Amino acid sequence: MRARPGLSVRLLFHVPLLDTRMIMKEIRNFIDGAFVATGKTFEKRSPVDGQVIALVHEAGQAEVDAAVQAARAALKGPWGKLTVAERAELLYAVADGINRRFDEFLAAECADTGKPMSLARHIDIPRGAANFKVFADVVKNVPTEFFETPTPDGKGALNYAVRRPIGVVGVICPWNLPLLLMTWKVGPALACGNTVVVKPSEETPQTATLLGEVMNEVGVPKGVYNVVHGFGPQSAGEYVTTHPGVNAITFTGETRTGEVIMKAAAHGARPVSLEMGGKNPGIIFADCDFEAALEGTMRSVFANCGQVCLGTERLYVERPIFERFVEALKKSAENLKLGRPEDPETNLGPLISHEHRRKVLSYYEKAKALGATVVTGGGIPDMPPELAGGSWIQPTIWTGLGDDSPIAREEIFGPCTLIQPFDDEDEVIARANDTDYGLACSIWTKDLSRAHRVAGQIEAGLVWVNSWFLRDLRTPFGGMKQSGIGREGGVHSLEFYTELKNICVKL
Ligand code: NAD
Ligand code: 6OD
Repeated sequence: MRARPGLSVRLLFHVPLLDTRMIMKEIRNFIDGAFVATGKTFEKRSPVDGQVIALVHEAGQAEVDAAVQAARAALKGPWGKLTVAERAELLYAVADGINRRFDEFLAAECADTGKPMSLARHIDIPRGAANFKVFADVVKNVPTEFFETPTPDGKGALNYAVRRPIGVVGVICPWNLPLLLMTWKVGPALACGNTVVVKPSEETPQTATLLGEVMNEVGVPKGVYNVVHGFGPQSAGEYVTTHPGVNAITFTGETRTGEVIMKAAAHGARPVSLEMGGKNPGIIFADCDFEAALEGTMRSVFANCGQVCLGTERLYVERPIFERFVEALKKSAENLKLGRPEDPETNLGPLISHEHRRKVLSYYEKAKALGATVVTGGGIPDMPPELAGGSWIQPTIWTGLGDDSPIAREEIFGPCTLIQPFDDEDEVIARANDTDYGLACSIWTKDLSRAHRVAGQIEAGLVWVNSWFLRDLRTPFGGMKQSGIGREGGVHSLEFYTELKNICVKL
């Protein structure tokens, strides 16, 4: 897409207004510490009203080459010479820099995604800063292996392991939690001494670019953090993942895209970390704290308009409380307030784009065609005229479909869930595990033994008991089956972002 002639474009990156109705911006690539324009731009539209809010400079092969070259040079330059403690100090400064410009990050993130500011203020932006602080602490405290090895001459040898950065890391990001998920990779990558070339989603170019300003402000050496904008195939995404100067690739996004990236990484036998799709079950036992289960389930189904990989799209409710739970969830869903991000009353934003809404609506249609009972929602809401161009959708609950239906098996990534009754523990474990995915699960029960028993048998990388999206960044995070490869978080991130080297010293 090209810029439409006659549109007024504000050349400054940011506008200090706590409002998503901003003057259109021009978003450039961030390469070797400079903001780089290209001859080709694409439009970024607001999910809230469909208006063009930014023109984004698409990186071609030449810009990706330049970004990778800058990142390689920085590895050998001042960045590579810093001590762990010095690097950690800089990452603390990055976190502080995000916090100093909190309102700008908030406005940019909400403009790109349409998500409620109340959500981004408490989750997306604080986590963006925390991702730098936590991994700065992790690298400062990493233990090392050390062995005294006997030798035939009796003098022995000392064996120890040192961690070295893996090099230039390609970071391919999705649009649902843009700053949070990008910094979740960039934080540990930089903490470990690597440099990065980030490819944000084409839907959410702003906060990654704004972070470039912060990097410059706090004195991160040029070339350490680079951002290239564009799409996937035959665009910046493909150019980054196929670039021979990229040593490792970390990806968050759809499983099908992850498969393509894994193939690209095979060339040169480069390591990948893949955080991919999910079809996460929620299991609600009759003995649960009903109100807590209801509140947690509301968040897990509808937060971020259902666009959270950890969200609950399949709910299993024990039969004695099935009708009551469905009714209560329906009532709460119908109380959600759709609206502009800056409205403090808003708790449901639009989907990211019309393209994504078409996908989600195709499942809404499929559910009806398959004979689902539409408990609530099922279509496009009536919105005031000024929001009619946005990608709004109704929060939706279905019952009456089985485990074999596409509604129970395929990731929809919208504000919707299928609720089914169950009768006993073994049955629900088997049904929860009957999926190609294995990212997360929430279990709601007051029976502690049962909680442990069921959690242990669920095939998912992360199981919450009586909670949802309660995160401690020191824990391993990742998916089983088609939800992912590898674990990141705490010391597990070090496994991916560093290489261990054994040094053996004969005494
Ligand atoms: P996506 O796979 O469409 O895109 C992700 C990124 O990959 C984008 O930057 C895109 O431009 C890029 N890309 C696409 N094709 C590419 C290619 N051939 N080569 C290189 N790059 C390419 O995903 P999305 O729609 O942005 O995000 C939603 C998906 O992400 C959902 O499936 C969701 O479950 C998943 N997700 C998973 C996690 C997790 O932690 N497991 C977290 C967030 C989102
Ligand atoms: O909290 C995290 O670290 C994380 N990776 C969350 C992923 C959310 C998916 O949408």
